[in-house]
Parts: sequence; C-alpha cells; structure tokens
Amino acid sequence: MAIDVRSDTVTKPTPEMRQVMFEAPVGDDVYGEDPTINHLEEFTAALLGKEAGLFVPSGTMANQVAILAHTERGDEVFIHRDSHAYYYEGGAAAMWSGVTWNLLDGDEGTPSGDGLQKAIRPANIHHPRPRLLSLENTHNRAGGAAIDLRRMMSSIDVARKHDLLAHLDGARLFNASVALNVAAADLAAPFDSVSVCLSKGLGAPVGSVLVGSQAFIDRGRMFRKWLGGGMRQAGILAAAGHYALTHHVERLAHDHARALRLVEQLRAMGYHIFVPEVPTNMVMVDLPVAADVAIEALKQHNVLVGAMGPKRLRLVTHLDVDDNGIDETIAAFGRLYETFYA
Ligand code: TLP
Repeated sequence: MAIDVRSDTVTKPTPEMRQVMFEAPVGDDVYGEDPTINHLEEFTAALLGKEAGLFVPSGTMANQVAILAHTERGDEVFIHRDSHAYYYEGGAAAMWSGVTWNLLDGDEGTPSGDGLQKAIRPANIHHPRPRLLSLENTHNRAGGAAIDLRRMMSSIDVARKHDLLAHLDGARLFNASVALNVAAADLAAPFDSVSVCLSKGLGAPVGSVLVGSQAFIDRGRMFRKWLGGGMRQAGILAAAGHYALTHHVERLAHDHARALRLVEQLRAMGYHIFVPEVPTNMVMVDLPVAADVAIEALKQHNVLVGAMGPKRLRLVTHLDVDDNGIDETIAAFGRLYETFYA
C-alpha cells in the first residue's frame, strides 16, 4: 500500500470506531430526533465552551453556514487571503451569502490588528457594512501553523471595537490546542462561532461541528437545511465523530512528532523546508522543480504527496501513517534528491 500523506483527510475509520458506528442509536435528525447527533452537538459545544452545536457534513459547509448565519447580503467579511474559506471554497460565500470579501495580509495567515484597522472604512453609503472577521487555526496554507491567542487577539480586539463578529475556521483546532498546550475552549473563547472538523487528523470518515450561541445555531440549522445538509439517520457518522473527539485528540502529538522528524531528516538531506513558528502535522517542501513533476516521481516510489504551490509540496501526517511510513517517505525523498536538484 502507498504511504498517503496528501492530507489528514484520507484516514480510514479504525475497527473500534466502526464498532461504535455500528452500535449507534439513530433517528431522523431533521426532526431533531437523532440521539447520537444531539449528543455530539452538545458534547462539542461544551468542549469548546459554547452554548450549542450543529453537525454538518463538511468543513466547507460549516464555514458557509457560519457566514450565512452571521451576515446579510452585501456585508463585508474580513479574511486573510490565504484562508480556506476564501482560497479553497470555490467562491461559495459569494454564491450563498452574497458577501463582499475584504482580503487581508499578515504573517502565518493571520491578519494584524493594524492591518484590520486600515481595512475597515467608516460608515458611508458607498461602503459595504463591515460585519465579520474570519480567522483560521491551525492555518493550512501557512504550513499548519498553530496560532496562539496573543496573535489572534491583535485583530479580534480591533474587530470588537468596530462591532464586527468573529468566526474561527478551526478545522484543525485540536492540532493547535495540542501543539500550543492550550485548551481548545480557550482558543475558541474570543470567537462568536467556531467550526471544527472530525474528518481530518481526528480520523472520523465524515463531519464537522459548528458551535456558537443558541440563537446563532438555530439560524444556522435553517441554512444547513437550505444547503441540503439535513442528513436524517446520520448518527452513525456522529458516533464516529464523538469517538474521534474522545480517543484521537491526545494522539495528535504523535503526528506532530512525526512531522518534525520529516522536517529534520529532509533538511539533513538538503531539502528546503518551510516551518511555521509553532508547527503541527504539516511539512512544506520547496523544490527547484514543478510540484506536479515531484508528485509523479514520489508516486513511483510509493509515496503520495500534495501540492501547496507551483513548486511547494505539502506532506501531512495522520492516524494512518506510522513510523515505518515516515521512514519510507524519507527514503523516497532520499532516492529522488539528485533528480530534483540536478
Ligand atoms: N482542507 C483540505 C483541502 O480542501 C485543502 C486539506 O486537504 O487540507 N478549513 C480548513 C482549514 C481546511 O483545511 C479544510 C479542508 C476545510 C476547511 C474544508 O473541509 P472539508 O474538506 O471537510 O470541506
């Protein structure tokens, strides 16, 4: 079998996870009658210190429901230009919410307070209504950077001064929590809404949970239905998500340690690696050749990696890559060094 480090989305449910899925009590969730989903929503909300939760099929839907529920058409949403909700969600926010993006810069995918302050314009009929700040933790395109609260608060403080709401794309919030050694609830505290993915490093097959106030979640539930995300007897999926949250959070430290080993060994070979201030489970390799060429070459050596730019590879460690998988990955990069740097 190939070593698949394209993403932590590729994990397969473990036998124990499949067992709890098999045994999960279910009901029709559109009637609010799936006990396993109700439990997951309450459990995740409590874990993140919020009033209520909403189970959705994907991280993309979680972000889009959040934007829909926080805004009116035309409103302005401030977001770093490398953030998933802008960069990787296919223009969905324009399509569903009809919002205006205001794209910000900033180190490691995180805008500064000054940057946000400069971007907010005074109320005037020529300007859209400034409404929402959206941040991301860990930050995917910034190399899986875990962002501490001090760096987050720089822009959030400015947002609050201007009565903006704040959403966190916490697809990998638990990676940030483990890497920073800060409770996920503390990282979530300054935000009105937070989305977390169960189907990335945590290893569930499907699903994300959006959390926030009861009123926000009630409104979000309506938008989830509009988007076609009301899933009926999906408790079998929620059971996997609950198992992931209760069994697969602490082990993320192993993924981080393995990513660090990749960084050290590839660097020792001469590879150029980008490492953020607080790294997690991602490794960014900068090459002198096109990423597509390198991806094909590595595939021939049984290692699947992804691209994060024309000449940048992304490797993501996860539940289904053990120490042998890391050794094999390192060996493949070793065999190809001369080809890449010829
Ligand atoms: N990210 C995927 C790709 O879409 C790039 C990956 O392989 O990393 N927020 C963040 C920060 C994400 O990284 C992702 C997925 C999502 C949201 C969307 O989640 P899904 O794929 O469940 O819609």
